[in-house]
Amino acid sequence: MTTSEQLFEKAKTLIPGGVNSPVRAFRSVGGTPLFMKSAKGPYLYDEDGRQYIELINSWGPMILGHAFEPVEKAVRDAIQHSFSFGAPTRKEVEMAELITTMVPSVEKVRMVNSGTEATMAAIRVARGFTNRDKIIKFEGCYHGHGDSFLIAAGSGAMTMGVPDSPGVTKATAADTLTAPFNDLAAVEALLDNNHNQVAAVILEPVVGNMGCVLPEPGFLEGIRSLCNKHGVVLIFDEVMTGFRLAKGGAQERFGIVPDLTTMGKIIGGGMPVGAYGGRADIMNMVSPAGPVYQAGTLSGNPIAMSAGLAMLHYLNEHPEVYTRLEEIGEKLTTGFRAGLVKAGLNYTINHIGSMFTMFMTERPVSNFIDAKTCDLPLFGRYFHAMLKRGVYLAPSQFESLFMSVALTDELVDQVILANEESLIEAMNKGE
Ligand code: KE4
Repeated sequence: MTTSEQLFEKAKTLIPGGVNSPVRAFRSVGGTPLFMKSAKGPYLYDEDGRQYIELINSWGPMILGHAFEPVEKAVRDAIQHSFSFGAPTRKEVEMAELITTMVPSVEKVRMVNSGTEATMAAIRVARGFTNRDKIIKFEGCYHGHGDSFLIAAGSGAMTMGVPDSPGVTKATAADTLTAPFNDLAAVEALLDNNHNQVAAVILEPVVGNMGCVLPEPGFLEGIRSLCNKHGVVLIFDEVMTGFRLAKGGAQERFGIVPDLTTMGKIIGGGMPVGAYGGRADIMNMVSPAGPVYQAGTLSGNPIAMSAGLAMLHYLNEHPEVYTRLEEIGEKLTTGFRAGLVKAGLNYTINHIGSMFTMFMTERPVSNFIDAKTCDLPLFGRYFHAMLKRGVYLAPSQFESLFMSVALTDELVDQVILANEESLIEAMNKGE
């Protein structure tokens, strides 16, 4: 048995499914999850000493590569002064100033400890601000594990949500309406059928969580104007896209101004950090400035702030990072498209900046129904063929890949070659 296999057997006796977050368990691709021991730059190293080229980067945060020295140094310097005070600190003011500078729609911001906390708080504030109960989300978009988001698309004209997980009450689900991504008419119908009842529309402006799915031309603009028309708070969940698709996130790239933005991942530099913020008139509803309660023992703690500040300062001061990320994304997806041609496949690749997904379907993918036409057994064989060639992908078809600037041109070429070989191997094994 490999060390990962041994650790996984023991982990399963102690931790539900042997992991602390479900996607890590390799359930959708099969096999034993790799237990990672260390990482540096573009590489991960597992407990058996094997090296992998990273295309997940902790699901987004490690945009500068693993163990990036300025971030590491900031944490080393910070830990000498204790880890947490539970009192306000200078670094939280610096972080708030930096975020509001980099993302101008964010006039005020509250730090929390995860993306889930950020989205849960954002819809609570929107409900408090509008005095309305319902929210609209999109099928295939993931906003963390808060009850209001674990909702499948219900049936019927109202498209009432139904719980997607035991433990989520029907009452909670009834306040979540769902629509297909990229379907403006469906959103308009929901707003008309629930007049003055919808507090917020929340979406990933570029979806990562059904695989990478881009907004069709006019979709984001349409959502913005519908929210204006109906007095609905528009929440951009930029936990993935924030500070990745541009310094100011997807909202900068697409030129759309949301009312609230949720953030995470990159703003913690790999430490547990989330944040939500936006219009001051809405954020002033948040306790203790206003009546909407939200709190957190370790929110804004000095170690996480040190890591996040070092990463955000670097991104803010080095625009060449974004130029390089665009280059890497372009090179990789061009190579992957060539690989599909060589394998005689006409599968769909959705790509923007340093995010992309190769969907094992010939259908264009612009919503969750399209994404679900993928050949999942084929993806599983492909995933393991890539792993065998030392390339670590997201262990699910329904996830975006994330590049870091640590990926050199030589490594890009290596990944492209691995992709060509893995596609052919996966196809042959399926015959
Ligand atoms: P966390 O609570 O996991 O920090 O953030 C939740 C969240 C919110 N919004 C978006 C757009 C997200 O992508 C996420 C978390 N992303 C997943 C990746 N699909 C994290 C990986 C995991 O669940 O282990």
